[in-house]
Amino acid sequence: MSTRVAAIQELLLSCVIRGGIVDGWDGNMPFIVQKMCEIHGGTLVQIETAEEDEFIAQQMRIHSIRNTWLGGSDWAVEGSWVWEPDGKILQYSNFAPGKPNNFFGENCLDKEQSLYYQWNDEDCDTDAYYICEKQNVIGNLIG
Ligand SMILES: [Ca+2]
Ligand SMILES: [Ca+2]
Repeated sequence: MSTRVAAIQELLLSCVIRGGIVDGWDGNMPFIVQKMCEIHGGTLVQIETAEEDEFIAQQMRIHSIRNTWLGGSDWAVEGSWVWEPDGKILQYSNFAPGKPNNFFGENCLDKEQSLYYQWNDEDCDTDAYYICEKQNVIGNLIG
């Protein structure tokens, strides 16, 4: 396990936060949860390696999370996926077969149990769990 994944693991022990978001946030769920992550001093999780991806899948299994928001979106340019809020282009991705499909204009990114923990572009007002990571701590470890 890489240092980065170990760091995320440590952080996630306190940072796996369950959704259950109330009605009224329609249209911008990941931005609301992004705000929640900020309050906890982090961002929605950004997955940059297969190892991290598997780690998040593991966390989802452990915590019985069916679907979780990831910090990606293609809001700005359709089909061009970036990690929010920094706007970094995705170097690694793990979309399920046939995804992303922009079905009725999906611009947010999630990871789903029903897709064998692969990724889907999802309607941004869908209820989902979310996982935060703390950039500053992880950033220090990357060196
Ligand atoms: Ca889209
Ligand atoms: Ca989709």
